[in-house]
Amino acid sequence: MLYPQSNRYRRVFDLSDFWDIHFDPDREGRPAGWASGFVDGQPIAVPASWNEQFDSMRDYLGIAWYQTCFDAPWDITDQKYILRFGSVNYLAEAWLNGTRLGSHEGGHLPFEFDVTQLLHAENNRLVVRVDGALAPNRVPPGNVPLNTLDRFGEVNYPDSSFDFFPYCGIHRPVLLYAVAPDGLSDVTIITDINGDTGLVSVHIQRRESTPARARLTLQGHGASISTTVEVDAQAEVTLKVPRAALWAPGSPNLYDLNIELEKDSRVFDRYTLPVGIRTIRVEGDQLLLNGRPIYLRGFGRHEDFPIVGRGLLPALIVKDYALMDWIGANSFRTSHYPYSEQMMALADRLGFLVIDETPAVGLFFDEDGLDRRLDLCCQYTRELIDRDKNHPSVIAWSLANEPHSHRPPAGEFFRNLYDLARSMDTTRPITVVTTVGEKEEAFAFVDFMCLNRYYAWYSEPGQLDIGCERLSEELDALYSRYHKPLALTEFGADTVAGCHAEPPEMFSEEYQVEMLARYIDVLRSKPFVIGEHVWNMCDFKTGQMVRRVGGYNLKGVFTRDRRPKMAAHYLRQLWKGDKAR
Ligand code: GCB
Repeated sequence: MLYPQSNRYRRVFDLSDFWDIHFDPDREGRPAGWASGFVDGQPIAVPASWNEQFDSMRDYLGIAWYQTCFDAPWDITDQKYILRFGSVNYLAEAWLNGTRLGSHEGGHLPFEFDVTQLLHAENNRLVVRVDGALAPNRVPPGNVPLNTLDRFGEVNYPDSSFDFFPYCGIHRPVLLYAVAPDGLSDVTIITDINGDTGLVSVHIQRRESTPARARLTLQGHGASISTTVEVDAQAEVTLKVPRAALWAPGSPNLYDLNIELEKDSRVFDRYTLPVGIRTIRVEGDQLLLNGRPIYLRGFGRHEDFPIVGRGLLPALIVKDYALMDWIGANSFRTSHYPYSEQMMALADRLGFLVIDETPAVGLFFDEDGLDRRLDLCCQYTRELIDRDKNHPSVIAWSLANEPHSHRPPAGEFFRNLYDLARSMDTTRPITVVTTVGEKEEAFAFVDFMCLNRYYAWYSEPGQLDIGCERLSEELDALYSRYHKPLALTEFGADTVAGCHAEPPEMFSEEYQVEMLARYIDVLRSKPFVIGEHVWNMCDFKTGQMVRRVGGYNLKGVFTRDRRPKMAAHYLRQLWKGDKAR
């Protein structure tokens, strides 16, 4: 799937603005015909979550109707017109000028509708019904009956089976774009290295099959390599780049790949995308980037900020990358759902490595509804790989976070997802992030292991000696059983900024520093450990429960408004001192 782009042959119109919203707790909207338009809406910013814009709607996770009216920004010609939603959480159904376009389940991933036949020159009305309810048969699930999940005997409110606030609404831009009906519909790039030559294979796909010719030009770092190929429905070409400038953290070299389609010597479509030449693979106990071992230093994060909730906030993306650079991180995981396309594009430009995770968090394996949950996870995996396959920054796919996967059908469930991901991408390692340790059935077939651990926090509270001993023993046991590299993808301590204790005590800044330092000592003593991702980069909003002071998870090394705690200075000293980056 190509991100919409504006040039002589393609146009994009961003519908981000104030829309109208009408909350519909009593489900009146459908019978009353709101799909064709409604009155008495109130203004809401798109993109952004509704829960932070209206105090009275903070915990409302039901149905809401959105609408906006717009004139076509260009003359309507014989182009194809497509409406694209970057992310709507959770279930979206859309109508243009009263005609139903379709629906999409699941947040954090894009979907689009062809509106060529429906778009008017003036007075278009787009209506979107958003259903944000939490339910056991949704992914991620919520309102799951107690005892189904091992929830440490605690429930949060809203009752999600995951630890972040279940923000709802239109979270990323809604774009109208225009392309040639027989233009490019998809491009897939795979890069390889042979000696000092970079190999860039490009697979192109068109919307309609007509005789045409594609001209491909790869430019940058002193190179300009061109080729042409006849293309009906699709074509495949490999470009060779002598003395290639490879992509890596610290030297995120990108080339511009320009693809033009022409017939009768007339260009009718063009798409340009950045290409980073790099390889990534697991070999023995190591993760190799461009053939050299790489150690991951960084964070699990969240898309989360006051006022916008989970809505796209470009300035926050720039700020967070600046903080990651300041602290010396080289990587992060998109815990626990795919991040915005803007975030991914900057990871390529700024040189960060990304473990790209699907929205499959809080999975459980009761037979009831299992097939549906698997179907949804397959859909998410497909959509994620389709969206992010061309990013050099993406070094691995994570199929899920902390599934309750010691339950029997989990192994088979993940085998299905692994095979699907592998069939779509033969190049990147695939993993599952677990908390069940040795009982994780997926560890038998994933390419490297990811483990989340909170010894000396949820268990052995305050006892770092014992906690670190358990961590060390567990890592050794996992390695001797599976013989695969492992990244610790979560470890950390809730920390109230400004709370101090000597000797260190839980919730103090000193305890967070001590815990991170002691864990990292253990990790770095194991040659098979390929990374340390602290939980979390920043404090973030979650549901209310006894362990979440003020409705926040406070494990950030930065506060929610991005101020460093003591731990940020500690990590900076450590990570900036590390040679590899
Ligand atoms: C975990 C989860 C994460 C939580 C974290 C915590 O294992 O993956 O979503 O926020 O623990 O702080 O408890």
